[in-house]
Amino acid sequence: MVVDAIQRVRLEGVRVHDVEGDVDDDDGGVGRGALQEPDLAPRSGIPHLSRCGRPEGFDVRVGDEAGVGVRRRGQVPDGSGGGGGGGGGDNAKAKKETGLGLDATIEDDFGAWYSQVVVAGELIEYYDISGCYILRPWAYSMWEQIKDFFDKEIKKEGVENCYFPLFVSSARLEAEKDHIEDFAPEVAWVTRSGQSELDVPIAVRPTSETVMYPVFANWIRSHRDLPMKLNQWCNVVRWEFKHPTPFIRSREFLWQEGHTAFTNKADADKEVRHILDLYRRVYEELLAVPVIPGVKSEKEKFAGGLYTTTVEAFVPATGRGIQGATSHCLGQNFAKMFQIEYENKNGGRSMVWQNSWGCTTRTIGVAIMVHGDNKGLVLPPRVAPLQVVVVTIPNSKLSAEDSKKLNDTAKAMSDGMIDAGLRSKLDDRDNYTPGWKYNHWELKGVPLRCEFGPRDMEAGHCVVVRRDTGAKETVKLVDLPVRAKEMCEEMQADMLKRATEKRNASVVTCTSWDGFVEALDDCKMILTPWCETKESEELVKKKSQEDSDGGAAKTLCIPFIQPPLAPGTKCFITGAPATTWVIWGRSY
Ligand code: 87F
Repeated sequence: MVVDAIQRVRLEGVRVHDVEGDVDDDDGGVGRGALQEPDLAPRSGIPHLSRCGRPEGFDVRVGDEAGVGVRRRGQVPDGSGGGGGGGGGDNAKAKKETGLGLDATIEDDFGAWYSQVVVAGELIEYYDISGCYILRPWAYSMWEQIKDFFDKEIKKEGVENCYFPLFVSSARLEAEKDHIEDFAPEVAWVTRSGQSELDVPIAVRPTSETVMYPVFANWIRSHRDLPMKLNQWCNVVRWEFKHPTPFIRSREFLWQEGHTAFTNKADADKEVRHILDLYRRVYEELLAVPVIPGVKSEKEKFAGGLYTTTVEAFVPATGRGIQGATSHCLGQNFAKMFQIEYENKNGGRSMVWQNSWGCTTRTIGVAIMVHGDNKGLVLPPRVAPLQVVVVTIPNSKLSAEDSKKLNDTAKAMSDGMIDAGLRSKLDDRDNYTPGWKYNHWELKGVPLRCEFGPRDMEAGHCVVVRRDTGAKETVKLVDLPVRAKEMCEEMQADMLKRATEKRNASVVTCTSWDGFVEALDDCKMILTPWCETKESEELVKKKSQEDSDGGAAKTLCIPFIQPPLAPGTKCFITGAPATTWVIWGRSY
């Protein structure tokens, strides 16, 4: 019955046809097939995918047109990889020659490039429900890397994993009415099973506060039950109206949601910051994406909580900030709502202090946007499903025996790297040319390619090519496992360094309104002194909307690391005394 109900899920208050007809149905005049994302037109009319400061084109290629669908054999004699780092221009030509790759470039149409790269890189398959995407093994494996890291770290803190139901009764959801009011339009409801209307519709979880907290009230009786630290890895559904984008904004996504309870605020505060630092590490240490940790403004925080901390990333190609993950201190708000009380050490009754924290598959989208180039994905080695691919360069003049020796040696090279702890494989398919393979693995973002031909075999070495820079290095076979490992670490560090330099160059300081909109239109985030009032934030939103055609700015966060604020400094917009520095920007 449940399965049937899911299949027939209908939205209450959100009529799917209305939404898709009115908002999403414009295909930019390209006429897409049924299984293509109906509305992820990779045209840059999509504001958050428009390249900053570039004219917006409507030239489109989508979904399965994007590439690897057409695999032609033996067309490129060499394809000679190398020379990574992008620099568009001949993408269409390369695609035509190889049947692989992208025909959009980051510079000309970022939206089209992103749509193509997630499909051609075999991360995503489009689905016939708008905003829902199939995560292919290449993407899921990255999520597993993130999951493994984070899961280990939270377990060190005594967090236990659990699983709560997908469905929420309307009675429970209503319990949090005040806070979910803003979110209500995004809640999806099951109203029918088979042909019968359900007596009471049930909601699909958009987050699990209302699912979990009623039972927290039963489980937490005494101060001895605290702290209680639970986490679940699951999917949630939020029926977004804004344009969906794979990983970045989807209607169903994967995440972890942590929900913890403490006897006191100090312990809760400490955990909020510890979790936020783990999120920072996910971005910086795993994904090589720099983030700014900070606190959200009153306007931008989770309304149900006391305060919200965030790690904010930045996509230089679009000049937009993006919330990477959030760690909230809920204070005692939910404890009051759900009567989560316990007997304290003195025999009296106390309310718990709670936190919640979440990180989603958006992480993957951010990494793609920050690191990708015109040849495709560039995956940070620590999360890359495959870190090294060995490609042999056979020669028709080779004897059968030498040909076998070449292959066997290449397999031994790959196995040696696996033994050293690397994720490596030999691409020994005989129906593709080396050039085709180079393009294919570049498109998929594999960090290192190991080229191995007859002359290399004679010399006892191979040529290792870095995906991010295209730099080639001749490496002795005996040194390969150690050197490949080092090269992965070097690439990981260089990727973070480059992304950090780019991000840093994208922050400008304004101490008055002068230059604010210009900076915004120049793809920048803006650091300003601020008085922290809601009215001033509204004013900036309004003025930036009016004064530019690229959309309004909002506060991204109040960074924890603050420049000195000289006494007497005025708020850049109101002229009132400034109480902090804050970062503004357009955002996803
Ligand atoms: C959408 C629909 C209904 C966000 C929603 O950030 C409810 C909500 O409560 C909603 N979108 N939120 C806030 C979620 C807060 C919090 N939950 C646990 C997190 C992290 C994990």
